[in-house]
Amino acid sequence: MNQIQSPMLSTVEIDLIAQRVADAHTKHQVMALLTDEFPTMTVADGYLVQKELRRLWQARGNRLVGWKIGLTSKAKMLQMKVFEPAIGFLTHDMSHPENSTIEIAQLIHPRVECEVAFVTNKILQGPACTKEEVLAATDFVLPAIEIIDSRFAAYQFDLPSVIADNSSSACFVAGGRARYAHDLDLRTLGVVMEINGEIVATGAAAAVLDHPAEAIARLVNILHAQGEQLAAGSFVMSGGITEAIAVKAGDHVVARFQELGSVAVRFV
Ligand code: OOG
Ligand code: MG
Repeated sequence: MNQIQSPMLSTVEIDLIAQRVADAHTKHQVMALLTDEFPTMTVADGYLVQKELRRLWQARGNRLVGWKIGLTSKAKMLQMKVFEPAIGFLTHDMSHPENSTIEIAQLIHPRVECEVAFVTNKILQGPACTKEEVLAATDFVLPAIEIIDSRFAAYQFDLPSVIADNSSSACFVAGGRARYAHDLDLRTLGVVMEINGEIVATGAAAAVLDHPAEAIARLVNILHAQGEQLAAGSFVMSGGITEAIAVKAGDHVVARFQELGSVAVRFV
């Protein structure tokens, strides 16, 4: 599996790519696919770049608040033509309050996703973390909208490139009604996504690797492959349930979740 491929790039190349990705983020500019210039780049290299990016951002004061896993539903995999999940880190500045406005000018070609988020209260560790362990370490779940924004032209990428780009992370909005996971059937939990009052996507959380807690377990196991664990008190997003929908200035997005209430955000 890709996850255990060895790194192929030198430290100098990893640092150079991390700087390039950081610049693309700051300037809201697209970059060429990394695997075009570095054809031997592997998934392991992608995660080394992501780790260096995290170090750069933490050094400038961005606090790590959690993680996300993406490409966990068939709808997302088919949309992006990438058939393996990827994880990314989340920092405090990516978090926006419910009903806030997000400036399109700060992004390149944003898309929105509806996700079930988990907040953990114990350390979780791979290599064989299970969904039962995730549920036992879950404080509560809550609904979230993730705003993703690939730094690659035409929103097209392969797995090593998207991982280096922190799995397209840009912003997230959590809210609605927090609930204990054991009070809900997280597989049959339905979601309706609306933009400007029109339904644009619908789904059930089982679309995410059969159970969103399974996606969190997968995230923990990918972290383990990078020599890391999931800290207690992490905010973790389990992946878009439906395909992601492009947004533009003026759009008002509402994600209505069964049992978890709704989350909304506006783009200007
Ligand atoms: C990669 C990130 C995918 C999800 O929830 O599936 C993701 C992308 O599609 O840009 O966050
Ligand atoms: Mg996502």
